[in-house]
Amino acid sequence: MAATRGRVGWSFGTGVAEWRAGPAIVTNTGGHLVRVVLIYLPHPYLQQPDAQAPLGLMYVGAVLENAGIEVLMRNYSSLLTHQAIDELPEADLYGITVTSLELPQANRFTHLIKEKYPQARVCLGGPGTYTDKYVDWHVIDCICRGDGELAILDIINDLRRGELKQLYDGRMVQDLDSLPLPARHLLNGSQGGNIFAYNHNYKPGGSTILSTSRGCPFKCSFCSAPYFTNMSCGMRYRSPKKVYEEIKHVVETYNVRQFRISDDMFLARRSRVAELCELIGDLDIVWRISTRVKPFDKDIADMIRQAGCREVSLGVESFDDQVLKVLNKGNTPEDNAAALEAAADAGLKTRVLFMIRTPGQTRHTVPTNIRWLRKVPYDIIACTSFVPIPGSEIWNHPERYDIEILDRNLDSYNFYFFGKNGENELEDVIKLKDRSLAELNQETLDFRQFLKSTGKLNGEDEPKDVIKITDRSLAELNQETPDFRQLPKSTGKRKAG
Ligand code: B12
Ligand code: SF4
Repeated sequence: MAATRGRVGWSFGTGVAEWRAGPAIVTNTGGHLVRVVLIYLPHPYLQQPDAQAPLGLMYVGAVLENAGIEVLMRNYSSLLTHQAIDELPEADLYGITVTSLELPQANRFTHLIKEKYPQARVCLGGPGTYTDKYVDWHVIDCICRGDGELAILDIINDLRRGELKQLYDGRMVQDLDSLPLPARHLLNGSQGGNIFAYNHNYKPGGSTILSTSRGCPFKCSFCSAPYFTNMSCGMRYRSPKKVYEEIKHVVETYNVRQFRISDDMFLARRSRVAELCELIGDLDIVWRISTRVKPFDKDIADMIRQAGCREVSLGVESFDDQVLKVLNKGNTPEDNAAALEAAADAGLKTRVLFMIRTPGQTRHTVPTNIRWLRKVPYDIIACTSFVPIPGSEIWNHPERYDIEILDRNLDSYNFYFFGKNGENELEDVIKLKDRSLAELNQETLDFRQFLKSTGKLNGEDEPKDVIKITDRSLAELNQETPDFRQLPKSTGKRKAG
């Protein structure tokens, strides 16, 4: 067993947590004790960074605890990088969850971990691991692709034997009901904050995030979710009874009654939704979902409203028929309008998820969108600027979508029109074939003006919501943590061996 270091006592959030058995022990010489810290990275660019806790890490944490492995969770979302690093306790293994857009940040954060604890190992997991091209193999020891619950135990076993591999293709969990409940207690503090439009709180006590299924049966061309959550195993559902038990547990343990259901396609199986609504109807909870426009209809809207649903995020994306086709949405502008009307009739708040600068955009797209948005009912609009997400069809085959990807450096990728400090600059990430960039940029400005005039913008004068990203440039991160500038950039090359 390797040498032990000084005891690391620390406090975080409202609770105080310490390793149960004293100091962390670095085990890469074959020791048996392994200590793990699961990290949710700082998100200074989000409007309310700590509004939603990292559910994937809570699942991984639960499995580790069940296996008797000491694990701590660090939700650093509201901290700056240097504060997080200062606070970080010593461990044998750090597990970081990443989206693609966070990969460069995870590389930089890991450099700092390794400066502080050179012997520690770092593993990345989450949707950002779809491609390992942007992983800095100088510092990252391994990545887990897909579900983490079985893979993390493989990783721990390999770490104990000193035979850590670089790539763990997460074995997918077929029976989601067999999983332990996510380890919410590892958060040592607030479970979650504002999750509803305009920060509305229906119940006191904060909120939490909940998953009832994994995967999505659809294949929108801009989305990577089906590729990493389905992988080889298709859509997976938890039984309504198990979901009911989890909700009841959360209400009784944490007194939290507001839930964001994080499923990609909560409505994928109507009968299951009906059964769940029946069960949870008496729990005095409120919740929100995200769904594709189809099959959302009046019956579903009434049913979920009655069971406590208060808000629906609808993947509208565009009202331009051609754009909808290119994005492979499988629905028409009329379907979009009908879904919004059904929700409004049922008394549900609606959040329109929208995109511009997409493949398929013509000079008619922005005027068409403005015309429709002036007549359909909705409460809030979250409009992002299209960027090709690694793992999506458009990222993999831009030529099929008549676009050229000008920039694949994820540091340049910024979805958001509006940020904490006003309007964000957008990089020219894609070029539409046969259309000038100047024209596309002018259309962006026109649409931005229109959005401002609606008064329904996510994060405008009204109280704000969670996922507005300001400039994601390296420059900003460097300003936040000057040391970053000194760090080597990702090489995109794997370590030998
Ligand atoms: C809720 C949610 C959010 C929340 C909070 C996310 C959070 N705290 O976890 C908020 C609103 C903050 C958010 C923001 C964004 N999100 Co988001 N979000 C989601 C959503 C809908 C659900 C996430 C979830 O709870 N999944 C359920 C859990 C159980 O799964 P999981 O997190 O993948 O974890 C499992 C495995 O990945 C793995 N794993 C995860 N981490 C780790 C770590 C280790 C060490 C190991 C071993 C394994 C492991 O094990 C877990 C259990 O099996 C997903 C959609 C989706 N299908 O995941 C999008 C999604 C993750 N978001 C996405 C994006 C792009 C974003 C944004 C960048 C932009 C945006 N669209 O607004 C922002 C910024 C995110 C950031 N952190 O910088 C994309 C990511 C795509 C990609 N290829 O990277 C997704 C997939 C949506 C999509 N359809 O494209 N998001
Ligand atoms: S955008 Fe939504 S409906 Fe389309 S593939 Fe992604 S998760 Fe499924």
